[in-house]
Amino acid sequence: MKRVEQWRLRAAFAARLSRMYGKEVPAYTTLVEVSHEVNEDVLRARGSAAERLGSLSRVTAERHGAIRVGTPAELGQAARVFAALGMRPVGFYDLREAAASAVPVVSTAFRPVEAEELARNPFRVFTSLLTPADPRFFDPGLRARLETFLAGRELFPPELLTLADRAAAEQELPPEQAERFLRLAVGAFELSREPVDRAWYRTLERVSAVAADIGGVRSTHINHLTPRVLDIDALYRRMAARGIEMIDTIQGPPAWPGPDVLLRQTSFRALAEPRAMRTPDGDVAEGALRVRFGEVEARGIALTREGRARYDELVGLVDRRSAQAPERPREEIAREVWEQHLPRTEQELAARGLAHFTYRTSADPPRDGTRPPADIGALLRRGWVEAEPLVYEDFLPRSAAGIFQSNLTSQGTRDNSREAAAYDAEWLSGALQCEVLDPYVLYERQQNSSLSRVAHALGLERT
Ligand code: OOG
Ligand code: NI
Repeated sequence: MKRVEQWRLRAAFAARLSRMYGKEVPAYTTLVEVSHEVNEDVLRARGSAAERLGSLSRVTAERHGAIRVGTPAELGQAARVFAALGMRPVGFYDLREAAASAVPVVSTAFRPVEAEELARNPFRVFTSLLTPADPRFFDPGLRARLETFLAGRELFPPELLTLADRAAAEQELPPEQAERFLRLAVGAFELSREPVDRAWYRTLERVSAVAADIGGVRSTHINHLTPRVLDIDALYRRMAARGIEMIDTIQGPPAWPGPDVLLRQTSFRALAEPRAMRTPDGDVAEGALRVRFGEVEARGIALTREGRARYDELVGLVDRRSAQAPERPREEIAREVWEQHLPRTEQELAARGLAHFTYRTSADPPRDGTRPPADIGALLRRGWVEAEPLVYEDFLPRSAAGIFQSNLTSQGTRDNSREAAAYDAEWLSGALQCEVLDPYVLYERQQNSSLSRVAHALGLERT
């Protein structure tokens, strides 16, 4: 029988995880159904333009998951499982600073990085690591208890890790081992039935509900699984019409007449799920925890560093104007600000270097005897080249923090009089023993290689 290639393992893993999560959280299935309806409608209404940022088959299968782990060693093991699926750590997100509530984690996202791999299946997992060494959240006594608890648990069975290493090294697995790997991998992210130590869970919850979800139990679990939708405003309305309580807002850029950029996300509120609880006298009682939710997202064009700086400035501007006019909906203010400060067309975004594209020579170049200009804006305007947008494959820290926060039942505590512990991308690379990749470098690489091909074909020296 044929060996199973890495991308097929990734696609199968995403599909099985989706089946498992649908059983655990039935509202997720509704979300997926409504996403499919919306995508079909958008395709019908907009035709092939609907597929400008990914084919319908890619978008329909597309998911991101989120998991949370407690120690660098656990993170390293998660990285091995994802490496088996052709997914590498990309980007560093510090959520400790991004939220008003206490979210003591730093994060990265595991995802495929090559264009062909993304087109085959773009499955990604937003992965957060608890920060017990940050004294703003944990005092030395609690930190020590937490670290001892975490050191005593096993999230990933050794057999899974051995199979994962083999899949990563050989970039495929024989069919029986592929089956075993998938079964163990999905199992590692199921919600455990093991009773939760109630007193310990509550102790951590006083610091942060996220800390309790990570360090209060002896396993990890998929926290949400997010389908991609082509019109998130339509999806939001339809979910609400079905009686599912959504969070108040869509995070990220506003709805506006220009091109979709970066990432817009929204979610339904975390649901109470029955969980067995061990009480201090050793009894097991029925309890409930509210940690898992359903999220949905719409993806737009990746911005360049410059474009992102502009985006961040606009977010700041929207914040200030909203503070001055609290009676006006934030969305409305945001749309106004965007219309004033961002170009309305893909071509202008490209010409001003604000967003990433791949370029190719036009099938119908000018035939008036002129030489192609050297400048990308002029090449586009005069019809020498065409631009294909690069879809944003990553996350936004403020939206991530917003999603975390809107699903927390308590604020938790953060003692800002203490100095933050230093966790950064370099520290995370060290913990993972592999480089956390810079998303901008990945987009730039794709864009630049297409530009070199164009320059060569048109006989231009690139400067
Ligand atoms: C992760 C929240 C962030 C996103 O899409 O921004 C996230 C979590 O809840 O663990 O998934
Ligand atoms: Ni998410």
